[in-house]
Amino acid sequence: MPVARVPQCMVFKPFRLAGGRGRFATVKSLSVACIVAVAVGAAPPVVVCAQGDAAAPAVGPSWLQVDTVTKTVTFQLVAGLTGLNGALNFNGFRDGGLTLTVPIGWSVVMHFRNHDGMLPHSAEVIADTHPLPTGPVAPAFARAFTLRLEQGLISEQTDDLRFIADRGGSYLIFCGVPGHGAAGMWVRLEVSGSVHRPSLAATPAGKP
Ligand SMILES: [Cu+2]
Repeated sequence: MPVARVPQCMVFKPFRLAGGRGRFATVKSLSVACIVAVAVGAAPPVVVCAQGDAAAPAVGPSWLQVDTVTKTVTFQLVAGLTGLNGALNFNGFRDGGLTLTVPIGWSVVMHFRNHDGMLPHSAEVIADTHPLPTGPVAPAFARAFTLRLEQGLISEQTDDLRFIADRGGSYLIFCGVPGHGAAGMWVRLEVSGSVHRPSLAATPAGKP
């Protein structure tokens, strides 16, 4: 029996029909059970992951490029890469479950792409604050935000964030579309004076 490898909870996408809170509730309820049904033939396999929202996906080896000569780190930042959290995720991570660490003083380029076929998304680097903002706020670094922060960029649109990480501290990479960030669409940026090389790692998810 052919069993295709399905990215985590990608199958939630077809269920994302209703908007807002109702859609989120649907995803949560579906993730309670673990149902694996493999259809033989033309139909794609359907996999509903147990604890789909909690299982950490792998960090992609191509997401980070490091140029030690120019001290530039380039990060492929993908909104809605998977169906996790109703696609309210970056690179398949939510609620700070992914952390980009950058040495202080380095140049940061984030190539933003919206992979979500349904909802617009945006991204900005903001201060690590709580409660989380309900919409766009002032970015923590100049040019550390995408176009159309509030409206979001539609499916497969791209934009770059380019800034110099000239102040150490903890920051959030946050979707500015109202409600998205507060619903978990954020990951972390650490600007550190004690590391010499950028890194990207899965980190414990939780409220800032
Ligand atoms: Cu969003």
